[in-house]
Amino acid sequence: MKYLIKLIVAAALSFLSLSAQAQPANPYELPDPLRMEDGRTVRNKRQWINERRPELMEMFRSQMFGREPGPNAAPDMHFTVLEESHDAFGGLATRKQVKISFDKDENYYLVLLMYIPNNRKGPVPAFLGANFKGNHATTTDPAVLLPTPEKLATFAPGYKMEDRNANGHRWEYEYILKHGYAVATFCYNDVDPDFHDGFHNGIHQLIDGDKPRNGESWGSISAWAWGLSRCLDYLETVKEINAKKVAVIGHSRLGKTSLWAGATDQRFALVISNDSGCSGAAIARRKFGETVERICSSFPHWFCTNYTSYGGREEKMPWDQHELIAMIAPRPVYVASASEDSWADPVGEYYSLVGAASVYKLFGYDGITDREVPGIEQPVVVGRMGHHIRKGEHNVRLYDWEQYITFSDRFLK
Ligand code: GTR
Repeated sequence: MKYLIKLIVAAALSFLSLSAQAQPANPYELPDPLRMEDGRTVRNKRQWINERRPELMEMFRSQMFGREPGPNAAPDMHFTVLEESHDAFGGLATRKQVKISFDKDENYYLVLLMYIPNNRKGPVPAFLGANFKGNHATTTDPAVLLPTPEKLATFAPGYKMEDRNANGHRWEYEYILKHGYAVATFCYNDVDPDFHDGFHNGIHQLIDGDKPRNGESWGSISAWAWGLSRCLDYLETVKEINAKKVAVIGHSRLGKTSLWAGATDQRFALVISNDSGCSGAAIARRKFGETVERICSSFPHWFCTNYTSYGGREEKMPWDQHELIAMIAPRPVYVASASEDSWADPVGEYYSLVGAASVYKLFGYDGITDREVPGIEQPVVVGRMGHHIRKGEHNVRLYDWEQYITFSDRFLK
């Protein structure tokens, strides 16, 4: 009986994976990441680093995410430890809650929640990622501070004080800590509230004031990525953490953000995109699931306004999303999908790894090159690339963390 059930499950899984592969997508030809705009071929890593990568970064900045300000755009940034305790999760970890203020008067700030394993010999590697609903929503830990009412009032509608642990399943803190990693998170709304108010709130206001915006002005994803980098600035000051071994991670819109953070800030040692979909890891030219047109009309504030012009004409984009992955090279990159998440186009997410492999090769590292999309829950790690399709919905689950830890152990331990 057990065997029969196993067989049925296996057949159902392979059917799902086959139907994922057979889904009709727009026929397309990807731009070659190793071909310069002037037609020359990139032949070595020096040429990639000095010429092609900057050319691509310029495209992504001017046409998609907008131009982020530099790392010193908030010169009055300072850090205040709000709370610290050595007995989080029954003594498993040290918890620190730190206010990262971007201006002298502390009108603009985020609160970073951090857990560091107590069982450690020397500085530990860490995962850093933004969260959706507030730090208190990532855990049952009652000591995690609630957002202040003033802060909550600036968040996108729908955030509640009672949301404690609402997204706890996405943050497997105890599992992560037991595997020897620290973990740090902040609510993305702290940096830029996730609704379109013409950039009058959040970090854009502090840094740009009333400066007129243009087609290349930075959007919210760029702001969230900038916030991740400022958290890394802080982690560099924490002696218990090895800031050279920080993996940046994000889910969905925050997966798009972790990819862009990995591209813009090469201090991130490893990059993880969980279900990042359209404008993240998914190939835009496939036009499968969410499209450029759709995302720009639903979430115009995420991007620079130039991006809108590619809606419905993805084949005219001088880049595609595999080149976002390529800009992470030669650092390890992991792209994960979920079997029921067709809106994010799991197949297109996989193909962006395949499309970036030639750039990893330039650095002497293998990557994923098999055009056959792996089956559900058959993780693949080749060289410095990792991938899996979890069975189930658009989300982050323990299964995802298990793969991320196994992959990170190869590079960060
Ligand atoms: C959806 C959006 C996706 C994805 C997701 C999320 O509504 O269409 O691009 O980012 O939100 O962030 O949960």
